[in-house]
Parts: sequence; structure tokens; C-alpha cells
Amino acid sequence: MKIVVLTGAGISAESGLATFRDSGGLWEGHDPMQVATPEAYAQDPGLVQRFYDERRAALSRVEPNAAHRALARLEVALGDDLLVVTQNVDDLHERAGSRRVHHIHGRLRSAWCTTCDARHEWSGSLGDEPPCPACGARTLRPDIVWFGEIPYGMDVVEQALWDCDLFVSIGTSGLVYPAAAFVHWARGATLELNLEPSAGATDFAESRQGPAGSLVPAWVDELLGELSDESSDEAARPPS
Ligand code: BJW
Repeated sequence: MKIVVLTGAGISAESGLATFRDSGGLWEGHDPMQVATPEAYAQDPGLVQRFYDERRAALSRVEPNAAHRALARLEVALGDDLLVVTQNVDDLHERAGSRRVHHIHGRLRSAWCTTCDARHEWSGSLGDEPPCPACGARTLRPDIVWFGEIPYGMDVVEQALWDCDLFVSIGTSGLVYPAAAFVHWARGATLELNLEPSAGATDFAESRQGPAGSLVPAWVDELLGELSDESSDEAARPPS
């Protein structure tokens, strides 16, 4: 069974990373257009770099939660038949053990040089304008997809959605495109797991509400149980 899982900020909330639009979220009281657009960066690079430097530093203070670990467990069972497509810029899926993770909005721990186009693994700050390790220019920016920029690897995602038997969306408000449209691109069954019904909840065949830390492990257990029943039925069937 081929499965595509889309994750959003809600899956990392129980690890202690704030979501964007919830009460107490990263954007409460702020205009996202002042930190999450190329225009905002051009106008006040220091402000934008500080915003991302603080979030990059916060990564070392948090750990993956039960939802990230459940998806890693699912990958052990499904191998290449599972693709996690995440809008999150944290690295909690990888630290939980997932290997097939596609970051469509970039990664906090990557820095992109706008002079030579090189990308570098980065755990420190960028606000102090360090030189690019490849070309020396002081033009490293967060490797993050801002509004108006093209998300990464959309060809891979589009193909995976086209081929999948099941699309599952976890912890996302369904307000940002193209991710909000994936439910329409998916050819298979669709399921939403979110704290509350998202903006697109009615587009899913099924929508379950609750915290990801309990909903996701329960769904993974249920699915693995079904897959194991199917394979024992197959083994018990007499050869034709
Ligand atoms: C829990 C929970 C718990 C809480 N358990 N759940 C008009 C119409 C259509 C499109 C557009 C339009 N005008 C402009 C556009 C395009 C634009 C867009 O979508 N704008 C909207 C404002 C309408 N999109 C773009 O510009 C994108 N690029 C693009 O479209 O290029 C064209 C193109 C596409 C495809 C192929 C070729 C070309 C780029 C979008 C980049 C978004 N970047 C950001 C910032 C990244 C950097 C950063 O991290 O700072 O990405 S925006 C921000 O929102 C971030 C997130 O990844 C993204 C989604 O947020 P998410 O994850 O859904 O978080 P929240 O906070 O919104 O929701 C959390 C949810 O979790 C809630 O539902 C909670 O209930 C739930 N939750 N706790 C389970 N414990």
C-alpha cells in the first residue's frame, strides 16, 4: 500500500514548537508578510534573520514526540511505500528515524548562498552575516520557502500523490497552497488527523480530531494491524 503523509506545524506542537496561526503561535500579533516573504527579507534582513536564528536555536531544545516516532515506525513496515511530505522546517521527523522525508518549505538547518547557489548544513546563526563556506560571500539566507517562492520538489510530490493508495494530512490548517490542494491531487483514499477540523476538512473522506501525539500512533497501530491481517489471509488462502 502506497501512502503519502503530509505534516504541518501541529505535529511538532507537542514537542514544544509553536504553530503559526494558533493562539500563542509564531505569528500571533505579527503580520506574516513581515517575516515570511522575499520582500520582507530585502527590506529588513536583520529582523528576518533574527526570527529564524531564534527558531534554529530552539531546535536543539526539543525532541520528536510520539507522532513523529509513529511515522518512523510506519516507514520501517512500509519502506519506500511511505513518503512523508512536510511543510515543517524543523528536523523532528529525521531525528525520530524517518528517512523518506521531503521538506517542501525548506529546512532551518540549511543555509542558502544567494551568490553561488550552494546550500550548507547550518546550526549556528546567520544574523551576523557569516561568509559562505563555498564562495566567501556574506549572502547566506535561511533555506526557507517564503510566500511567493516555489516549494521544493513539487514534481516528486505530485507523482507520489498521483500514485498513492492513501493520503493522510496531519496537523496543518489547510490555509497555505500548494499543500492545501494535495487532497485534490491524491488519487487514493484521504484522511485528516488534526486537533480541530482544518479549513479543508470536508474535502477529506474522513477527518479525526485530537492531538497528534495520540491520534497518529493509534492510526499507525490500526493500519499495521490491518496490513498484517491482510497478509495472514493471503498466506492462508489455498494456492490457485
Ligand atoms: C494540532 C496540534 C496538535 C495544533 N495535534 N494538530 C490565493 C489562493 C491560492 C494560493 C495563493 C493565493 N495567494 C497566494 C497564494 C500562494 C501562497 C499561499 O498559499 N498564500 C495563502 C496565504 C493563501 N503560497 C505560496 O506562495 C507558496 N508558493 C507557491 O504557491 O508557489 C507557486 C507554485 C506552487 C506549486 C508549484 C509551482 C509553483 C509558498 C508557501 C510558503 C509558505 N511558507 C511558510 C513559511 C515558511 C517559513 C517558516 O517556517 O517560517 O510555511 S507559511 C507557514 O504556513 C509555514 C507553514 O509550513 C505553512 C503552513 O502552516 P501549518 O503547518 O498549517 O501551521 P498552522 O499554524 O497554520 O496550523 C497548525 C494546525 O495544527 C492547526 O490546524 C491546528 O489546529 C493544528 N494543531 N496543535 C494536531 N497537538
